[in-house]
Amino acid sequence: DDPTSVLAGFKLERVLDQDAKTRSAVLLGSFAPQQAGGEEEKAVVLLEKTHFEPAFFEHLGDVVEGASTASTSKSLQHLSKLVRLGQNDVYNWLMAWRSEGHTTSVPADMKINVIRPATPAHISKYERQEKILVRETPEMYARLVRPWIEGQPAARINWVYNILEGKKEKENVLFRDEDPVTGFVILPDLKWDRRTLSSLYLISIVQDRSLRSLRSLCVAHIPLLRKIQKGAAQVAHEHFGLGASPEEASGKLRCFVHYQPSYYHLHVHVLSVDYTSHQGAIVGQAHLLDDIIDLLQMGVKFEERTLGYAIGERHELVGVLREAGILGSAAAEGSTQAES
Ligand code: M7G
Repeated sequence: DDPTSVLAGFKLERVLDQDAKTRSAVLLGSFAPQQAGGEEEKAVVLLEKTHFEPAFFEHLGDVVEGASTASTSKSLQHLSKLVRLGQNDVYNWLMAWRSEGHTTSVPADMKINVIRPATPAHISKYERQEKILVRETPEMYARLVRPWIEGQPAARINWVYNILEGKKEKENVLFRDEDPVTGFVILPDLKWDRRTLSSLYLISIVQDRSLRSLRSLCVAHIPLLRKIQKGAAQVAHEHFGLGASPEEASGKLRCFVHYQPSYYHLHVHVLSVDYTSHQGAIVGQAHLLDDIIDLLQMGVKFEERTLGYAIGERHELVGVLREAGILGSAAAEGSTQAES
């Protein structure tokens, strides 16, 4: 029973589906008839890139710790070639190939992000943890959240200023509008491999440093947000071939703002509308740019709204809210959610 026989003679007809996030694809194909005059056999093949095995992490440990050249090269059989996509402040992002002799024309095996040195805030952002749904009233924002945002170390958004000032990622900036009030830049997000159109991910960062988050927005910012919308469609069309025109490209983009974001300098996430598996695009964090503009047109000030969001148990802000007696214990909060 040769396992290769199950695929022998498979002829690809078309790709039924693929997902950049889950690294999976579904193929439709066929096999020639078993006997002359018989019917062609259709086949659906589901492909899934395999999970990281424990042995993989052991190996990678050698790479990190290996001081001698010998142990490094032995471990590097997993990651034989690295190409840097970008570097900004403490963030590095690279593409990696596992076996020797690959050229960059072969798709990379992995994308690697390295944050060093990582702060406790980075560590708690990435560590798996339970979430809490917070309903932040305008009063909570004014009294607790806003002072917390304003008290954040400026270094956390060094990477943003590096981009705005042209010190880093200069060659990656695809759109630049220097107007201090309605200006912004657009560039690829570090999460994107810059190849896969179905997981297209750009980021637009505003010039106005007084805009910290969604909470900073009022009717005066409509021109800025509209310009970002238009600029994003133009970049996606002209640089990445999305849609037959910029107008068509605008219907292929999902633009949103996070609340709470990780970085408190206003920015808009610009994703392919087909990128449906991205966790950062879910309700309870992502606010559609079209909806924001519509609310602003109705005269809404975001600092006056109650905003709900899901946030990790270990997020610094959760500590601030707990200390003020706003959130109950983790267990009590959990039961409230279960009842509602
Ligand atoms: P966010 O909503 O503040 O936080 O978005 P999130 O990371 O929880 O979504 C910040 C966005 O900026 C994210 O999509 C990041 O991937 C992206 N990003 C973060 N850094 C540090 C960089 C960077 O240095 N360069 C670029 N190009 N994008 C970044």
